[in-house]
Amino acid sequence: MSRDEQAPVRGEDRGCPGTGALAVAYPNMALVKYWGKRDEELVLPVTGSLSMTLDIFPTTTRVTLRPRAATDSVRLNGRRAEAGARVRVERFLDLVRDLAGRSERARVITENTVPTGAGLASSASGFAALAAAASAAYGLRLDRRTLSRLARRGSGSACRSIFGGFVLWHAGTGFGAVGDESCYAEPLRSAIDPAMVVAIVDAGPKALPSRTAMRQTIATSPLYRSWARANSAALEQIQAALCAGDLTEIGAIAEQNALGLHATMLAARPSIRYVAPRSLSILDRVDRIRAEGIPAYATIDAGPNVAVLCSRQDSDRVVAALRDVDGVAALHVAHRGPGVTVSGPDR
Ligand code: 2P0
Repeated sequence: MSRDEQAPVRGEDRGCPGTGALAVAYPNMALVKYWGKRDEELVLPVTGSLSMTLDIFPTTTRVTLRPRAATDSVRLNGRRAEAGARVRVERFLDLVRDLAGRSERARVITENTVPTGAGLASSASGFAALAAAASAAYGLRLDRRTLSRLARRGSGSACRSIFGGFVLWHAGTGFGAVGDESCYAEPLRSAIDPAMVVAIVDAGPKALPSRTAMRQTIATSPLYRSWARANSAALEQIQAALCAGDLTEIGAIAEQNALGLHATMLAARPSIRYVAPRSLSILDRVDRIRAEGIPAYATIDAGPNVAVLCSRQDSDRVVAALRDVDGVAALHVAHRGPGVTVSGPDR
């Protein structure tokens, strides 16, 4: 276990005033994607994945115990959470209570800074922050590897947001306790410090939830097995490229992995089409940026937005080039962001 994995998580109180434990976590963008579970309950993925934690759009979550209350209370961005989100948070708190051997209910207050309508998922930063704040509030002192396994239970990609910079999520092996123990995230050393330009495409109709889409892909896409096999090779290759500091190779692997995933989803029945015509226009522009001599590579998650990996020096030129693409609603430039931090109680 590295020193970073063992380090206690500490943080500053930057919002959600009150008592209890407060955590801040950032979203991550996968360069080699996670898509599909071998165990839904434990959130054990079919393949490993690798991501970069970003330094934009943090989630801040405060968890305070309510010893006299009969229910949990969950507030998201100043409002009572709707039923779906509330149940997901309550189930996650049940896991934490089981681990801590305690039964008090809790108040959860979460602020997401992702701009409304940005179409960026917040479950990774959301469950990373909730795992850190809830475990601290219930008196659990988890090392970061264990915290990543806990966050994974809320949302798979959340395990990667426990750490900053480049992060590898090990798929692990087997099922049950063996699968759970072996399935965790860890930070990777790399001298690479790139930019990620996130192009927000006008969102349009609500996308199919990724959980449902993953099931549908595994069950019906004839391309899924070969994509999953290729993921293992891509994971090896991208780690070598990270060690070598080869941004061009990292970008090429990431772009092939993402487009391969979207091809796999397009082949599902019914077809899962997260990419929109505007996403394709951005991909065309990224090709032209490369033809103009700038190494820039695209990746796409479960939605129409496109993130473009490039060097810090080239990010202004990439932003300028993407600004002209029809249908780009906003552009955000991200860099490597930090892992989760937590403060209080008694931290
Ligand atoms: C990823 N995505 O690796 C992939 C690529 C989206 C596309 O992880 O079911 O919210 O909660 O474990 O983590 C989005 O799915 O799914 C995701 P669950 P999650 O980032």
